Amino acid sequence: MSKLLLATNNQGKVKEIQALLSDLPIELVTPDSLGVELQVDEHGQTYAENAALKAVAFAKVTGLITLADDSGLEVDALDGLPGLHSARFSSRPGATDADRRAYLLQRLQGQARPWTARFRCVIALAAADQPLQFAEGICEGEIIPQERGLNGFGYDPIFLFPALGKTLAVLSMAEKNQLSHRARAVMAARPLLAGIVLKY
Ligand code: ITT
Repeated sequence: MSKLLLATNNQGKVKEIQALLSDLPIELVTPDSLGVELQVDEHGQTYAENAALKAVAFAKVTGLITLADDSGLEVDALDGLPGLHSARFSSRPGATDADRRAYLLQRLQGQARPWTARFRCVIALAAADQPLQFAEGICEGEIIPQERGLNGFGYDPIFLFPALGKTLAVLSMAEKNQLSHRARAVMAARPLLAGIVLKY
């Protein structure tokens, strides 16, 4: 069976992508399970560039077909911030997800609601001697001032999915995987993945 490396150090992403690809005849492996420790300098100007940097770096080290995810939250009232900086959006070093949510809400104070926003996810697929391939997914929603729900990770407790009137952190992982940016990107990546795996 072909192996696919999920090239992320974010355990929330790992769990979601594992569930989204669990039906494929591909063995999913993680940096942890291989004992691979790699911190990639994400200096790209776009999600695609950062996803490519991660996919290529992990593919080089492991020789495996590799999937990397670069994602972020874009808040309209903040001109698209935190965007590419979502994982590091804070006023202090060593910040947690909760600190980043608090900082985002602080930055939004005084701005008129609704605080419309979207999550964006770009997946890069890397395999030796093959061109990089990309897939994108978006999830539109709204930032709310009070946390709701304990599931998920990152900004999920303050990201409302308006059609359901629930934050992504209230949804189960299976429910989030029906509608999230990551789910949509993975859905778009599945045929690309099938093409790559068949060539191996
Ligand atoms: P890797 O680079 O190792 O994959 P990371 O967390 O640093 O992990 P990114 O650079 O892509 O990943 O940053 C994405 C950040 O955007 C992530 O840390 C969260 O803060 C936020 N984010 C992305 N997807 C999210 C989701 O589904 N729910 C909540 N927050 C999310």
